[in-house]
Amino acid sequence: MNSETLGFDEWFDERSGAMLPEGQDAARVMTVDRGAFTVRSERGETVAELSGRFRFGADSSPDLPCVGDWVCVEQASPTLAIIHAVLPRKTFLRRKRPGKTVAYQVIAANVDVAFIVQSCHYDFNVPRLDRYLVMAREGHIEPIVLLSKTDLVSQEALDDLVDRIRGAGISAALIPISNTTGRGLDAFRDLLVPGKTFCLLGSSGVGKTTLLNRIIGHDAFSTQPVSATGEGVHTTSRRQLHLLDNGAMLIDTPGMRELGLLGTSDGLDDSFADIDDLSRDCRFADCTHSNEPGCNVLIALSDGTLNKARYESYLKLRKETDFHDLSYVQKRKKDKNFGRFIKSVKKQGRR
Ligand SMILES: Nc1nc2c(ncn2[C@@H]2O[C@H](COP(=O)(O)OP(=O)(O)OP(=O)(O)O)[C@@H](O)[C@H]2O)c(=O)[nH]1
Ligand SMILES: [Mg+2]
Ligand SMILES: [Zn+2]
Repeated sequence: MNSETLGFDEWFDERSGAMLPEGQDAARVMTVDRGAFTVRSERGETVAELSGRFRFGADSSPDLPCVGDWVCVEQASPTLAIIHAVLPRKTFLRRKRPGKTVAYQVIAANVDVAFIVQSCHYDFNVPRLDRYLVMAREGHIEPIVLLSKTDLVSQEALDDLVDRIRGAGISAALIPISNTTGRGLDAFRDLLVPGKTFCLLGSSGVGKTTLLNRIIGHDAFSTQPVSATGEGVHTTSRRQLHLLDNGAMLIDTPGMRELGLLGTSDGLDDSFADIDDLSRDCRFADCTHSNEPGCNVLIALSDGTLNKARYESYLKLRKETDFHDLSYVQKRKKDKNFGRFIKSVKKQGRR
């Protein structure tokens, strides 16, 4: 297994040269389990740990290796590698950590395609689907929607769900699947090409791990029945990159209950109508009200019309919502081809 087949392409090659001293190799992080790592390189797979310097130098969790990362390792013994640094991430999936401060948790790195799994049954929720799509887009990852558990709904109900997704302007590829009947699994499998990294993302209980087991061909990983309310039970906790027989790589993730604050800039404007009003007189249309000349918000701040604490909470909230900036959605709404597109998709959904 050479590193190229693990996804180490020119992009990483160009960026790793200066970062890899004599005696270190690039290796891919295969599993992360509460601070314990395994990495894989041309030499094979070994347990790995962070160098002391790295551990103390990293001041926040996004700096630490996550599954899918390429890291610089030194082989301390045949069974132990020491991780000295993380190579730049080509793509990433991250979410805001629950809490007041803006901190991110990186869920997986260097993923080419994220399969966003949503169940036809209890879990179906278009705004949530949109949040996952934004998350993928933020991390430069191509999203594909898997509408799971189609065995639990009628064909008409499924058509209706597809219409609702398309009606919301979501244009990502979509595959209806069922682990139970096997529907869509061939189409899914066809997408898993060698050398690329894929990720399963979605609420707890939608069938991600079951799907992985179906693809691997046996029950390698445990799943759990959903509770009577239809709420999934968290089963998958450790993060692992699975190297499939054909050379494709697939990451299963635990369901994420909280995707972080969903802040549309519209909502922000609503709660800060006063600042919104002031900003109409800023010199620049795209004024960020932080340091621009002719900023009417800053003028109001300096002459006391605008309260400093209020201004600060505005900045703070804006910083949090920037991550979930919905320009993707907004752009789609403006898309001229949108109407035509919906029509063609509705036709497809009925087929
Ligand atoms: N009816 C039906 N049930 C399914 C299907 N796929 C999975 N399930 C069931 O749904 C439950 C949850 O499946 P999991 O694969 O553990 O779900 P998960 O998305 O991995 O959940 P987390 O690991 O908690 O994020 C299990 O009881 C599965 O047997 C399906 O296609 N149809
Ligand atoms: Mg799971
Ligand atoms: Zn301004």
